[in-house]
Amino acid sequence: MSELTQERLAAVLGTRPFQYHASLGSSNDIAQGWLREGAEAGAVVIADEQRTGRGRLGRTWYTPPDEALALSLIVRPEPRGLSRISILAALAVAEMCEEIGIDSVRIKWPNDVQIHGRKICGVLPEAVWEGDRLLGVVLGIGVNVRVQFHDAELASRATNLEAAAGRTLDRADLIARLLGRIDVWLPQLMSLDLLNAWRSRLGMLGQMVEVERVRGIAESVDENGALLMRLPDGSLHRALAGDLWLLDDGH
Ligand code: BT5
Repeated sequence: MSELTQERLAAVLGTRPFQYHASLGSSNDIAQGWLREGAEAGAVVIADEQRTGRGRLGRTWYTPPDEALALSLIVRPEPRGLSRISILAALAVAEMCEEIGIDSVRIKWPNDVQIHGRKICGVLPEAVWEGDRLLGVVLGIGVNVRVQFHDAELASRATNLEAAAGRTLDRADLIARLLGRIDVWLPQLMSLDLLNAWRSRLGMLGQMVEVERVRGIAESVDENGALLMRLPDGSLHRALAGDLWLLDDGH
C-alpha cells in the first residue's frame, strides 16, 4: 500500500510545511527539533513507520509500516490553553471518523478515541520550553487505519478504522481531514463549544470508573477537562490526568 507518499501529501496539504519520513524513531522527537529550529505553527511531521513510537509515561506506541497514521503537529497555543490541546486532538480524530461515516466512535477520558470500547487512537502532546518561555507544543497523534495486532493482549484492546468502516481508506485523505478539523478548533481553543463537543462524545459518564486508584462514578468534566468523580462517601473528586478504567462495563 503506497497511498502515503511525498507527492500525495504535497497535493493534499497545500501550503502547509511538512516533513514526510518513510521510517523514523518517533515523529514527536523530529517535530520537537523542528520546533526549536523555528518551524511555524501548523507545520507537521508525518511518518509511515515509527520504530520507537511513544505513548504516555514511557509506554510504547505501535506504528508498523503501511498501516497507520503517525503525525506530530506544531502548535503555539497560549500557555493557559495547554490543557485543552489533547482534548482538541481527541475531538478532531472523533470528528474525522464521523466524517467518513463511522458513528460509533467515543472518547475515553481524557483523550483515547475508541470504537466499541477498543482504542483506535492515542494522543501525546509535549510542550517545549526554553526556560520559562513556552516555545510551542508538539501534538503527536497516532491512528490505527489498518493496523494488524500480533500481540494478543493489544489485539483485544485495540482496533482499526478500516475494520469499523468496512472499506479501504486513504491515509493521505484522512490526514487532510484530521488537520482540517484541528484547524477549525484551534482558534476556538478556550471556547465552551470545544469543551461541549468533546464532552458530548465522552463514553463513560455515569459509569463506575477508577483513576489513579480512586473509584467513583464519572459524573462530569470541568472547564479544564478534569474528570469529576462522585465517591462512595458522596464527596466530589477531581482527577486532572491519569489512566481511566471502566469498572462496570459488563466484562
Ligand atoms: C497514547 O499513550 O495513547 C499516546 C500515543 C501517541 C502516539 C503518537 S504517534 C505520533 C506521535 N509520535 C510518537 O512517538 N507518539 C505520538 P498511552 O495512553 O500511554 O497508551 C499506550 C498504550 O496503548 C501502550 O502501552 C499499549 O498498551 C497500547 N498501544 C500501543 N500501541 C497501540 C496501538 N497502535 N493501538 C492501540 N493501542 C496501542
